Formats: sequence, C-alpha cells, structure tokens
Amino acid sequence: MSAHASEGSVSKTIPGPDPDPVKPSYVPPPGACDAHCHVFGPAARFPFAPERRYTPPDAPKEQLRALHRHLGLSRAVLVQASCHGRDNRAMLDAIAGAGGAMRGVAMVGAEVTDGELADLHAGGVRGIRFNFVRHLGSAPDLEVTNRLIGRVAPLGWHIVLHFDAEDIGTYGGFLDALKVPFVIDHMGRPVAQEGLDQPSFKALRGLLKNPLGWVKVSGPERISSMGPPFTDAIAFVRALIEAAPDRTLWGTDFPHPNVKWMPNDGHLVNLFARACEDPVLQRKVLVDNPTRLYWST
Ligand code: 0GY
Repeated sequence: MSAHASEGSVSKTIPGPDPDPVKPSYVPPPGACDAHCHVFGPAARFPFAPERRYTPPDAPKEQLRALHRHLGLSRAVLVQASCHGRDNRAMLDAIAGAGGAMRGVAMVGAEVTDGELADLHAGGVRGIRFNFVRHLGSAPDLEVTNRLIGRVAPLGWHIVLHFDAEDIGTYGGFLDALKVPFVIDHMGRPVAQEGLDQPSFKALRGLLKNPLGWVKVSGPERISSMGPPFTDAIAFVRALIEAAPDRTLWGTDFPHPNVKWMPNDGHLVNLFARACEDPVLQRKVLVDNPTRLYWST
C-alpha cells in the first residue's frame, strides 16, 4: 500500500494534467505571469497533508517550469494547494529556485508566528489564501480570518479568496470591511449557462468597484457549461477585464485539480488572447497587474 493510500482515507485520487500541451499561437509579452498555479510534491520529499481532500499525482517545480517555458510565460505566482495543507515547503522550494521569477500565496493558521510570517515574506510570499469552497472543506472562521489578515497587512500582503459562486453575496459584509487588497479566484466560479446577469456574477462586478478588489480570469474550464474549447467562458473574461482592467490577473491553474474537463494549457493561453484581444489590455493583465501586486514590495 502506498503512503498516500494509507493516510488518505477521505481523499480521492485525481488525474494529472494533459501531458501534451500545444504550443500556443499567441505569444505572451515579455514578463508575462501565470498568476495562479500549483506545485504538487514530489510526495516523497514534500508529503501531502493527512487532512487533504484529494491526492494528486506529483507535479513538481521542474514540470511547472518546463510548461511555462513552453507557453512563453516568464513569471509565476504559486498558490499553496490545499493538498499540502499549511505546509508551504514545496511552494517555497520552487520559489527559491526561480531566481526572483516566482512569488507565492501561502496558507497559514492562527498558530503562525510573526517570525514565520517574516520568513514567508523573505521566501517570496505576498499573500495568504482562504478556501471557502465546499469541496475543499468547511469555510474558515471569519474571526480567525480577520485576525490573520490584520497580522499580514503590515507586511503589505493581500488575501486570495476561493468562493463558490453562491457565497460571493453571502460574504459581502466581510469583503466590504477588508482593508487589504483581496483577489477572487476563478472569476468567482459562475455557471456559464446562467449568463452574465446571474446574481453572483453581478455581485462580483459590484465588488470590483472597490479599489481593493481584484479578480483572476482563470478557470474557463471550471465555469464552462459547454466543455472544450470553453468558449462560453469568453464573455465572462471580457466582462471582468472591462470592470477592472487594472485589477485583473490571469493564470493557468496548472495542474488543474478537481476539474470536470481537463484543459490543455496551450489552448488556455490562446483562449485568453481570444477573450482579450487588445495588446494594451493583454499587457496589463499578464504583466503590469501582477507586477504591482506581487513584485512591488
Ligand atoms: C484551484 C482549485 C481547486 C483546488 C485548490 O488548493 C487547492 O487544492 O485550489 C479546486 O479544487 O477547485 O484553485 O486550483
């Protein structure tokens, strides 16, 4: 029995990414950043967390860097994956080997010390992530969350929030009270076939009127109702870039945990360029916006 199987009683095994990403026809501008991706393991060196909700195949830093070279992306933001829990070592190890081309978003608990937060900052971390989505566990306690946010604010960090669509309105009071920048993952996970006027997507666009509000136009495969090539996500990408051109980020979400349809990362790059045709906007989303949020402190 493998180490995974022996410890992962509530965790399902998930498939790895498409091993054969196409070379995108779109060439991203110099400095283009994949602002949402993960490293998984290798589990032999960085074991997965016992409390994880899924067990992925290894997707180590070498695999991610090879993908980014292939896609023409020179920088990346690694988002701590829930399968590693609050053990941020795999992510930190990848950042340390990237010569300044990677930053990170960590997961921490109330027990984190100020010294550990300072070490995370020195290791390239610029934010913390909170998963509210049901399939990754229960929502975090808001008092604990707000205390943690208060502790990372002096470091100049922001927070990354992963919500199910229906919760974006529910947490409006919490979001309105935030004093640090906040980034909503994966376009707020709307359901494409419910259209641009579905309540959660309207609420998200409302949130983006707040100058602290940011969004990632990642995960077309997560919001699509039609499946590949996920063109029903294009209108959502456009609407969000129009709502907040200076506070939108883009990412692959490689290695794509828990998706219904496994995307091809080369196609995702081309889909972005199709949704965002203006080179000035492309540069904002791929280069200038991530630079401001991740490389200015
Ligand atoms: C994502 C999405 C998911 C997983 C995680 O941290 C994670 O495990 O983020 C998901 O299951 O929806 O952002 O990669």
